[in-house]
Amino acid sequence: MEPRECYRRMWIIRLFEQKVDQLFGEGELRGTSHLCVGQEASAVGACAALRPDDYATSTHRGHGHFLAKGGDPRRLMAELFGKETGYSRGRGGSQHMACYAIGFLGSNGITGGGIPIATGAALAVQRRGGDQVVVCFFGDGASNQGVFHESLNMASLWKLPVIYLCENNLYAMSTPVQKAISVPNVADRAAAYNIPGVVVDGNDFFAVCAAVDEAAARARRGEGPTLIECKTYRMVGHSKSDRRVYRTREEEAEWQARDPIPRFRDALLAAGHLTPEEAERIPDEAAREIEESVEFAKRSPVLPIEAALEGVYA
Ligand SMILES: Cc1ncc(C[n+]2csc(CCOP(=O)(O)OP(=O)(O)O)c2C)c(N)n1
Ligand SMILES: [Mg+2]
Repeated sequence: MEPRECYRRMWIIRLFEQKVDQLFGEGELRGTSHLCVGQEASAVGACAALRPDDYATSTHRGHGHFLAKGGDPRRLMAELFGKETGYSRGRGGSQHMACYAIGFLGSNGITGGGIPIATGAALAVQRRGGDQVVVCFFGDGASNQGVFHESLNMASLWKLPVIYLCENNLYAMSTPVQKAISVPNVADRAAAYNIPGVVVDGNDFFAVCAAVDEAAARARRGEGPTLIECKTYRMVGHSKSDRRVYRTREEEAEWQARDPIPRFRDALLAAGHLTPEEAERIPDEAAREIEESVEFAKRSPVLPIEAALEGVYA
């Protein structure tokens, strides 16, 4: 993906999430949502290293992964509004949306739920003789689920083309990683499955992209999975109701200074991939696109009540 487009997608994600937060505050959206503000570099950095026909699985914090993979913010917003024009026809909402046309195999409300799905998708690719890869996004908390360990074992044995990408944002809800994980790095767990384990600065677009690029090449060569750990931080609460009493404002300020978007912008400016004018214009255009997505969602017809169970299988 071209650097300017990556910068644009990072802004689309940031502004989408901030708009969702505002809409909840105004009572326009109901339920809950998990925002990925601060984690844009891992989503876009990973997808930038993929081909359009590669796959991704996601989590409860999935808007960024979806938009990074090429999802349309208008149809994502419509999904959150419960409209038929949404990606899951308004029935799935934030945590149950998928779009096979862009290789997005679903956000997932079950912690770790995407991990066996990604592993199965990689098995399907292998059985079909294809050369796509599957990127599996999950959190540090999810790496404590049994299915994580079962999946890595199987993927290693069968050399499946899957990239396990852990977004370690230091907390699983209010639980800090050092109270929940027995090794210093999630990536250290790769050793138990005889696969490469790589730690990268998850707020550095280039570091993430390079690691995924290498893992994808390895997977396409038939050499199997890689576990990549992106050290990052969610700059906002876990979900709507979180008052963030388990962490300090000082810690938040430290991570604010490592905000992935200005870092990426400065690197692009320094390398001449972006002009100062573009650096300003792109976020303005992204903000307009997000406003349009809200208008699109609001304007889309409300589902008739008789249709509410159509396409719902559980
Ligand atoms: C099987 C299961 N157990 C518990 C929950 C409740 N829950 C929702 S998010 C979450 C924490 C997930 O932490 P992590 O994997 O680090 O992702 P993050 O929220 O930090 O992005 C938990 C425990 C759940 N959704 N599913
Ligand atoms: Mg976490």
